[in-house]
Amino acid sequence: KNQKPCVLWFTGLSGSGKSTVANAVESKLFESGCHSYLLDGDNVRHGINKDLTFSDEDRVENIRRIGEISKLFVDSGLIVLTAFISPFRADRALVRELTAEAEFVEVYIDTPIEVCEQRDPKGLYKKARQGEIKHFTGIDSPYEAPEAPEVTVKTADLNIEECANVVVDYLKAKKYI
Ligand code: GGZ
Repeated sequence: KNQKPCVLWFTGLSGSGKSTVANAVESKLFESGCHSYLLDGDNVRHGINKDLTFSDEDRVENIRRIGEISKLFVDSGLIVLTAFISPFRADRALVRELTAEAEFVEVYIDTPIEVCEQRDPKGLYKKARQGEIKHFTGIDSPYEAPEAPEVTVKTADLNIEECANVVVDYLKAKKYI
């Protein structure tokens, strides 16, 4: 199966659905015979980046390293999916520049913070509100929403399957797959 390697750079708040949608997209890519790799907190924040905290400085370094790793995987011919909050516009611009322009697809998981906080799958918003977690994105640490993402996914209005299709349809329209 022909595929054009690229990075699908998911960005959005904690609990917005980045990992869920990225996993659903990856399943669809696999079913259609594409080769992909998903980078997320489980294999990066707990591995190569386990020395990094959630300070502004360390988040910048987190994203820089993930950008470099993505570039290596893209060079090896894969469709890479990354699922990190990546809260800062400048850092996303930097990873966009690391990869060729045509290889970078910013996917904004656009879920209102009220919905994320309502979902609160790990109870982190509750802890952040109570001051038990400091520098929590959206509470006492900023999230800079993308201004011109290639794809926007509204998880509050669509089910998981529909969300995944928004991304897959874009990849088909732009002939990545
Ligand atoms: C934001 C935090 C924090 C703070 C721990 N702020 O919903 P989750 O749990 O599973 O995903 C969040 C994850 C964020 O890591 P990233 O590497 O994606 O962040 S960044 O791109 O900003 O570097 C959340 C958990 O880690 N978590 N503390 N203070 N999220």
